Amino acid sequence: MKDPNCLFCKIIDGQIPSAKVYEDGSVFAFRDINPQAPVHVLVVPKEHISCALELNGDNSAVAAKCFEAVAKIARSEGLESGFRVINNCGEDGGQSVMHLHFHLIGGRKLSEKII
Ligand code: DGP
Repeated sequence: MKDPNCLFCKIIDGQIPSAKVYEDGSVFAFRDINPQAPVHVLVVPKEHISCALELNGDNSAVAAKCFEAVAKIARSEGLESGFRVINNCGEDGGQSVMHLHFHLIGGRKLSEKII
């Protein structure tokens, strides 16, 4: 299900261009417009789920699909030595785009600190 007002739904639909790195039936992944590391990919379910708070037993399979995609993309981007996956949820979590997404970050030695 798409939200016509959602930026990431528009990217998935191709209405807004992006640097796509992966796509399957459930997942779309593209390079972050403001990368924080040499590799910074946003892994997004095609279904519009606003944030991690909205995951439940009816829709959580898409989260598993996202993590299957993370593993594929990490290998294709040469991140076998390690990477970080981040999900920001809600205002206090720093989420700016209200469509569930996972930041796949790597390509350099990351700080041990998360925040
Ligand atoms: P978050 O703050 O967790 O909601 O992350 C949203 C990310 O989306 C942020 O790192 C920047 C990225 N972003 C925002 N607008 C666009 C866009 O139009 N294209 C791309 N590729 N990334 C975007």
